[in-house]
Amino acid sequence: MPVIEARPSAIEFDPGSAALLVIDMQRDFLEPGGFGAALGNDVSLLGRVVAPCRDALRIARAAGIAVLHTREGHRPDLSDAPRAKVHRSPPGLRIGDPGPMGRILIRGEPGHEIVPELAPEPGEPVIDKPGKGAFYQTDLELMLRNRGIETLLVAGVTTEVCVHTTVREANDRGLRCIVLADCCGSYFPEFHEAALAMVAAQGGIFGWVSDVAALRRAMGETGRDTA
Ligand code: TIU
Repeated sequence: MPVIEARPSAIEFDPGSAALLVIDMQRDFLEPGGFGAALGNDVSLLGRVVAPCRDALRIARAAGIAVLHTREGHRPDLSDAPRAKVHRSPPGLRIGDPGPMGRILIRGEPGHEIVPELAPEPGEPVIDKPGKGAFYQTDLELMLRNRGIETLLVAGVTTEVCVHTTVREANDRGLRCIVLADCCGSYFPEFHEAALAMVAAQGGIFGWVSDVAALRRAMGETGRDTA
């Protein structure tokens, strides 16, 4: 079985019972005028994550590792959007308000789509979630159990918000989480680092931290990706 170098220790995993979970790589978080920007963030910080995520997707697909994607967003009538969440942005920049990529964080709008470089391939499930955690009010757990998934390779944004919440949820459900550090990003570099440190601390209290180069080596590939 492949072994991937990671913190706090290398870990063995079976590609047949592993899945790459790509979290919320949506235009709403990565491009100007979306939800991330509406919250006051510098969205340009997240662009560097796209190329490593593309590498991870290519490696996983080639290795037969299942791939799943998530998107954070709400129904057009906002019936699944907590008022407390909607009211946290200033009027005019709230969930459901019109923006350059359509209504902010609303399913079906251009801003809600995954960035084209990381577009899901046919057969790869896309889980629409109303919250930060990918297990909350979704059928992700059922899908993973039906596929016999035991290990999650985790990528996406943002490290300390949706990635961390999802890793915590997954860890409590008995899944082994390997967070790919360079495939995750934050509007706050210091939070990114702290969030990764929290995962691997205490002997791996929430999981393991690795990167896309280690994944490539674990899958027996050599050389560098050019994506
Ligand atoms: N604001 C922020 O850092 N993140 C989110 O609102 N959602 C995700 O992390 N996907």
